[in-house]
Amino acid sequence: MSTYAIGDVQGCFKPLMHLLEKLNFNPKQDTLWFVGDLVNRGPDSLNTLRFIKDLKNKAICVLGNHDLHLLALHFGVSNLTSEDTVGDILSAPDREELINWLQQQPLVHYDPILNYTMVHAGFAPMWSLEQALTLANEVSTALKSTEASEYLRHMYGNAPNLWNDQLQGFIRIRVITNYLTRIRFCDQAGHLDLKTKDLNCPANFYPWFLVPGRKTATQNIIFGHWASLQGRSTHPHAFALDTGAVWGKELTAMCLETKAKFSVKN
Ligand SMILES: [Mn+2]
Repeated sequence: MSTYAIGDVQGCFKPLMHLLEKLNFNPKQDTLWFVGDLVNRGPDSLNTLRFIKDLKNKAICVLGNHDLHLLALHFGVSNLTSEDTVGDILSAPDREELINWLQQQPLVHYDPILNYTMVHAGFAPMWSLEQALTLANEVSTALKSTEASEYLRHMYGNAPNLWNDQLQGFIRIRVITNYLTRIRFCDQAGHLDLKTKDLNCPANFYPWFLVPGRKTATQNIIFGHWASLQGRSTHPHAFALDTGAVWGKELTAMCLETKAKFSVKN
């Protein structure tokens, strides 16, 4: 009976199978957590999504920016770019079922018994865990509603770059989504820098998990999204699991009960 959290798969189906072999994963006993970005950029998004969906309650997922992009493509409110590799899903006979399943997945998962929280990218420093769960739920509610396509149409964009309780409508949902699924660097007031992807921290900014005074600092947080961290967060309660499988590096799992890490090369 083990729980393994797995980093960004991004359609790297074969490495995922190798990793599960290495873990001796038994779906009758073990549970998998996925940090999101199940699909896109890698070679086999369709089989990855089908496999994880078919695990039913043995897989717990949170949505990443690439998963949301797939939903936007499905609803016709964004366009496939030359880098997107989710065309196989959009032309699959089970497209509707796969998309419907994806729409039901949360943006934050909290397990009070295991004492871990999972999110794709991270949290705003001024959010408590309770507030983050409430705000993530606002996005999920929009995503499951008849307004899903309107939300996804308004999802893109980096502004405004600061959370404010007074924000309303689709802008509010966009800002919440940007923190949860895209944050890397953030300043102490909570301003997002959504441009820097490497480790060159802009002046007066911090990796989100090191922002002084962050309200979730004592929580155990599992996250992905930031491949250039190479699985190292330098914070004792923040566990970075994106080790760049889709960039030819490694796919990583962490056993939540023991904190042991397992990786396979792609
Ligand atoms: Mn991501």
